[in-house]
Amino acid sequence: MSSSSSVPDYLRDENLTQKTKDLISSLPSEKGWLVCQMYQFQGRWHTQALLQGILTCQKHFEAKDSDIILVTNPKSGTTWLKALVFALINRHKFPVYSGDHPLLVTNPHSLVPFLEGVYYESPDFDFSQLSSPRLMNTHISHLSLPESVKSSSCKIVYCCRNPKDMFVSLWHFGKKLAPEETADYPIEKAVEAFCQGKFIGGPFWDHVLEYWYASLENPNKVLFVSYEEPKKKTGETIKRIAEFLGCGFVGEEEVRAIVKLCSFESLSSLEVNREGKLPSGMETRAFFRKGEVGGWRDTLTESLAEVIDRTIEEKFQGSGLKFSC
Ligand code: PAP
Repeated sequence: MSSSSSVPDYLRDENLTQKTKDLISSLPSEKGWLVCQMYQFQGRWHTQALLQGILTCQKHFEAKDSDIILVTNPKSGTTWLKALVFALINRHKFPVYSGDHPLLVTNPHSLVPFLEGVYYESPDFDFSQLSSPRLMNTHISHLSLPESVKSSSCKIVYCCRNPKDMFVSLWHFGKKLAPEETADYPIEKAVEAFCQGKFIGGPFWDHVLEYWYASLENPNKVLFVSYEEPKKKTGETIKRIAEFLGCGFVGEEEVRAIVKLCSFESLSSLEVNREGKLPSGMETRAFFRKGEVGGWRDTLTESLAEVIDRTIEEKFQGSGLKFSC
């Protein structure tokens, strides 16, 4: 059961403009896992709220060459990536060793704005007021990115995650936070929806593959990392991101301090991430569960894991992309 105060805004579908309502009435729709109704726009399934956020973002967001945009599928390492890149690019302004680093008292989601979420909640939000380089995140697919993101020289860091862990993370998130009507969705049906690509932001394979190919075609524009990679060697990933962003030299000691500051253990034990809430009312602890690689084994039976494996194999065949667990 969920209390409505903890339901994220993008699952609520309130405050829709007439324009969104008109568009929605013409789109394919489905009853969904996590949400009562989803709509297909530019090949992806969305809640009404997120769709409105994406439309406003496409219309109004003007990318600058110095922007850094972090992109993920939901539950694929967004919170972690936000913390790592925020700590990295602000390391001169906010020394990582200092006892008053913003990440010690602020949830990463409050430090790095979520484009379509902000555009849904505050359509008039002025992104030009953010200090340079602007750091933002999105779940928007490559296909649906605002034109200026593609045409400018802004940088995109994409993080993907093993789909079984991503599914399981989303599954537990949904059980805690989805509206009552969808909270008791059977896991077998959720796996089926996931493998048909019918869930928020799905299909996940299109999302991952679009950015994968974009990173191969234009490695100076899109850096592709995986959740599993920094889990093994966080320092190496930080250096890779630093080089890609042209952040200058980052010393070993500084890298180690960033790794420690942004680790699951450190962030999840902070008061702000145990007891805090985002401005939307959502509890910050919802973003910290286990933070493991291969944690899906606690939740998925062998046969459900096989269903997902078969889909992954089929959809990623020939792409050169492999998932490690
Ligand atoms: P979002 O896309 O909704 O913002 P996101 O941060 O991608 O969520 O997903 C949360 C997952 O990242 C959780 O995974 P789990 O359910 O498998 O445990 C969460 O535990 C994990 N996570 C959050 N912070 C960190 C971190 N600092 N290091 C590693 N994993 C993390």
